[in-house]
Amino acid sequence: MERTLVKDTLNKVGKTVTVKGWVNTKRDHSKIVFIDLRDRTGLVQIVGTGDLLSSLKPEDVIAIEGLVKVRPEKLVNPHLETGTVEIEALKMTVLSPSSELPIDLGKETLEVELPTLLDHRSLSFRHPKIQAIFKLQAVVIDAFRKAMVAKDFLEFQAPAIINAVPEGGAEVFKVKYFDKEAYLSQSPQLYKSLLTTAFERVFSVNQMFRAEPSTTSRHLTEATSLDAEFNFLESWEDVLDMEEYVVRFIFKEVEERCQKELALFEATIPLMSNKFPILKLREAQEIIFKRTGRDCREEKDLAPEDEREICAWAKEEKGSDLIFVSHFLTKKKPFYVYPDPADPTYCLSVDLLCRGVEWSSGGQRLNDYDTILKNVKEWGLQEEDVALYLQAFKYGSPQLGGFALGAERITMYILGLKNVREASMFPRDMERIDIHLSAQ
Ligand code: AMO
Repeated sequence: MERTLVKDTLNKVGKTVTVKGWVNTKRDHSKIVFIDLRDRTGLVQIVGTGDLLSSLKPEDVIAIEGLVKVRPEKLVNPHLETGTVEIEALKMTVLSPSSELPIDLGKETLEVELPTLLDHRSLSFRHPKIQAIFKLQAVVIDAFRKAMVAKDFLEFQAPAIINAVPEGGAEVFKVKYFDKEAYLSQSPQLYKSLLTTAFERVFSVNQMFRAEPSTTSRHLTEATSLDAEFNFLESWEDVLDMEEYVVRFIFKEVEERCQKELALFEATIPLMSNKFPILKLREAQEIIFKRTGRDCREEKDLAPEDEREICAWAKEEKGSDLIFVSHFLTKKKPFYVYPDPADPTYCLSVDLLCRGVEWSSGGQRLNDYDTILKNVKEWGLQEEDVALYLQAFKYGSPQLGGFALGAERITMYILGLKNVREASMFPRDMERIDIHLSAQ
């Protein structure tokens, strides 16, 4: 018999169907056994005799032929999408048995510490709440693509192996490239910028690699970067407007398509005011000083506690979970940033913060060949290492800018996860490449 998906059993009351999936949970009352069967569309209750179902174990893969029945009103399960029906099992076939489970997948929330969860990653993906994280992340990435395509941006694939380090040298993985040395890409920055000089508007969804020598709850060594870059800017604020459009677009899609996933985490879409507020770095630091007495006014960047504080301010004063912080110190940023003509000590770069953490960086980039060349030398880069980049700007290159959002951070802070590793299917950090490195 043709397979019926779990979610479609709602429309099959009175019919005999075959459902296939995993035994999520089993409640055995000896004569009568209840199974929650799981497939990619959800859970449905199976009820059958002990003879037919009592041998089953969690995660056995089974096919059930049975009659779809409406549940009596007092037995309706409001927590289950299919909670108004159940399937009376007539026939059961084990398609693939499971070994005994090392972790309990049957609870509403996986009650294991993060390292245990990651040690059993293949298995933990089967838990509905873990699945919800990656369903939402897929919507975030899909929405990013849709938002960009709607504005006539061309998608490109950035290389992972690069010969120069655009974002500064410290956080980079070296790779042996035949008899030479190369790097894993920290960012598609130089590629997206140079591509604007041919395609005007480009975007990419790429892995980026950062040799972050720390194990914070928000840094991965391999992360997913949602990059956009475009030119013919009238003003650097065009970058802010484009980014705000993209973020609003993503939130709208998540709100429309992820109600179930948001509900599982009791999560809500970040609060947005009419226009995302913006502060310059020094203005933000002044506010933080006034609010907390903590003097960070000379610092080159916002520390984690400063990010949390300025987000709290934005929420209280502007009714927004999001805030742009701009005008970082030119000398502390990469060679391509555009100094503010009004005060070149600071540059037209901007971070977007939300719920206490940075979600993106971006800004206007230099487009004048001579200035770029001068900066390449001043920043201590080798001219030949950025030869392709320089080439693009030698032959006509309008004002450009762009931004990059971290997909794992967005997922983490929409759902209120405690650790960015939960928002990466296969998180890499100092201690882990799928397995604990120290265990080797
Ligand atoms: P930046 O280095 O700020 O900017 O990176 C952009 C965004 O990517 C995310 N991110 C990370 N997420 C998890 N783990 C990490 N180690 C990590 N590092 C970064 C953050 C961050 O805001 N070239 C610029 C972008 C641009 O100007 O267009 C860049 O790479 O959410």
